Amino acid sequence: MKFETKLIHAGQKADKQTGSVNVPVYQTSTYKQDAIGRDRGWEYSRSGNPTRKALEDCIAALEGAKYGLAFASGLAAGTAVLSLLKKGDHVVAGDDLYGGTYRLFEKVFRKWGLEISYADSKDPASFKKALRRNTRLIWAETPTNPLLSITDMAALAEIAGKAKAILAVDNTFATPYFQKPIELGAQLVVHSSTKYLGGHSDVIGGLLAVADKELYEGIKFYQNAAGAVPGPWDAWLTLRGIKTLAVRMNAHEANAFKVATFLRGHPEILKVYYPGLEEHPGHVLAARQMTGFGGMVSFELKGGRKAADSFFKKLKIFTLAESLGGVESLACYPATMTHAAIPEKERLKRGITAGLVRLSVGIENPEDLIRDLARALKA
Ligand code: P1T
Repeated sequence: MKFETKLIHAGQKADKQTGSVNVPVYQTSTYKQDAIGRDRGWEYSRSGNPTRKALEDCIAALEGAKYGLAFASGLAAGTAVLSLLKKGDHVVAGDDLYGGTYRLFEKVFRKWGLEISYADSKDPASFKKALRRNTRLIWAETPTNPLLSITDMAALAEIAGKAKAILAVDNTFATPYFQKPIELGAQLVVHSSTKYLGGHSDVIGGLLAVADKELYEGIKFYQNAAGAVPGPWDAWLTLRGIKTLAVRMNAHEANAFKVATFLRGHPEILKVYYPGLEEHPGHVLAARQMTGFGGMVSFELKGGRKAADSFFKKLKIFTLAESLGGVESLACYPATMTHAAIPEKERLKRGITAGLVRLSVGIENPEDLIRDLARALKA
C-alpha cells in the first residue's frame, strides 16, 4: 500500500457489525466479559479502546514501525519514552527543541535523577562527544522547533547503535509524509499529533511509533500503568485529520516556499530559517533525508522586540498563537511563548532572540498570506 492510501485505510477497516466506513467512536470505559477471564479482546478503555487502537495501528503503518501507541498529548508521549529510563541514566538531546520538552527534561525528570545534556542539533559529532558511560537515550527533533535546524538521523542512529542507546526522533514538524526516522535507524518516533497529523487545531494528542517489541512492551506497560491516554473522540478526530495529511502537507510546503522566498529579500529581516532555501545550512541534508521541507518558517526581525510587537499587531490573517500544523496560518513569538520555559541566557545561546518570529504557514491562498506579512512588516 502506498503512503496516501495508508493515510485513509491503515488500521481502519469497515466496521464488522454495521459496515460503517469510518471507525466508530467507541465511547465506553469498559466492556462486557462473557465469563471470568473471558473477554472479547477488550476489558477497560485505559488499557485499550478500538478507536484508539485504529489510530495506533495507523501511525505504526505510516512510520513503517511495528507498533503504535497513542497518548493524551505530545508531552505525555515524550514522558512515556522517558519512563523507559531509570535514575542515573543519561540522555543526550539536541539543543534546539520545543520549550515544553526542555521543561520536561529539566523540571520533571532531572529531579528524579535523570542526567540530561545537550548537543548541537546540527552536528552529530557533538552528540558523540556528549555520550557518557550511562547514556541510554539520544533525543532529537528534526527539523527543530523553532530554528528549523536539520539533524542527521542516519549519523545519530550509528552513534546510538555503538553506544547501545535508544534513538528517539520527534517527527512532529516533518510528519511521516516528509520523513521516516525508523527507515534511517531510529527505534522510536515521537509526535505531537496536535500539529500536522491532527491538522485542524482542534485536538491535543501524542503518538509513538516503535520499531522494536521489547521497547513497545515497556512503553505499553507504562501507558496502561500511568494512564495518559486519549479519549475515543480525540483518537477519532486525529484519524480524520490524518486522512488528508498528504494533500495538506503539499499545500503547506508550497505556501511555505512562497513565504520564505518573500521574506528572504525583505529589508526589515535579518535572517530567514527555512530548510527548503538553498542557503539554509541544513538544506543538502534535508534534501537527502526528507522528501519535502515542511510548512514551518522562522525569521529574525532586525528591530528586535519592538519590531515584533508592531508586526504581530498588524497581522490580520496570521493569528498570534501557540501551536502549529493546522490549516490556518499562525504566528508565534518563541521567546515568551513556546520557548519561555528555557532561561533567557540559554535561549539566546541557542539563537532564540528577541527578534525571532515563527510562522506555521497554513493552506490559505498564498497571495493573501504574503500580503498580510508585507503589511505587517511595513515599518
Ligand atoms: O503540545 P503537545 O501535544 O503536548 O506536544 C508537545 C510538543 C512536542 N514536540 C514538538 C516538536 C512540539 O512542537 C510540541 C508542542 N509544540 C507547541 C505547542 C508549539 O507551539 O511549538
